[in-house]
Amino acid sequence: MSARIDPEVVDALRSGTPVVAMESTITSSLGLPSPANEQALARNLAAVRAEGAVPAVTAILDGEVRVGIPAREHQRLLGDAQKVAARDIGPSITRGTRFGATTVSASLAIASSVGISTFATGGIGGVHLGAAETSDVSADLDALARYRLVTVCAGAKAFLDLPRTLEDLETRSVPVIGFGSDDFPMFTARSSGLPVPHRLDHQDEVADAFRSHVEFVSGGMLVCVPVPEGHAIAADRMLEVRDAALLEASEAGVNAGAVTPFVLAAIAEATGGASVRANLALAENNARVAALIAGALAEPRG
Ligand code: PSU
Ligand code: MN
Repeated sequence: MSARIDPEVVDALRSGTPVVAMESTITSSLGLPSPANEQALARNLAAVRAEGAVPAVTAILDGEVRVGIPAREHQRLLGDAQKVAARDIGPSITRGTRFGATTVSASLAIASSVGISTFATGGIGGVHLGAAETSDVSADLDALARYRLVTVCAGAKAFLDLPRTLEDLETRSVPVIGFGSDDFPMFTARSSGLPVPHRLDHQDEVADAFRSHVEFVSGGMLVCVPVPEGHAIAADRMLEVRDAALLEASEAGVNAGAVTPFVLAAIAEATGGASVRANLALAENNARVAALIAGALAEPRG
């Protein structure tokens, strides 16, 4: 059974109108707290449309893979969800999952299956701290290497092992681009202090580099955009808050899948909501940049 594509997205794909795929974890019960999740959905969709592109949120609804969710069903995207990574797509269809919120890996797999080339998210998953013992490496990295899309993000989740995440992307031959930046951003902080291998400053350059990448290598490309200036949290402050949250989580005996929501909530509290506002701003900005790149990819090669 193939994906059910919203008619607006079908038309856009047929006519060569730029399309931007988006994940559904960020707005679900697994992502931002209410009402920030609803605001994020509205702002991300509007940012894509403002640049003349069509948004295509991916999700599993009632066991059906969906690409592009019409407004009448938006409320469902804010509700209780099961996390669906790439490995979960097949079983979720079979089991008729009511709302499967797609992570980056599942969204890339689904978007690729319908021929979308550009994807926007907040932060990607990566190599977790302590991965040497736990082998906890996000399937997002595998999906980035496997599927032929440009992914636009503000770096990786705040509490990952960023040097090892970059090493892993290098091993998988995923180009990591700093968009107008020499540094790998750190989600709600503008820089992690780690350099990116390549900086590009314009969407036309990104489109050009991506075309060459797929011609000679294959797979996807990661474009990293620092959170907009006015919404950034200083990197040292971010690390301090993150470490306190991780300690709190381990002292409370929180583990596995519960760590992310616990830590994100603790960071939001410690920053007086600034981390949530930064999250909204970076997701919206990534959606905008992704729409610009999708537009550049829709133009004939110059
Ligand atoms: N960034 C965040 N919070 C999240 C995610 C990203 O700040 O919850 C989600 C994204 O959907 C990403 C997923 O694809 O987490 C990665 O999860 P894991 O590390 O289990 O692969
Ligand atoms: Mn994991």
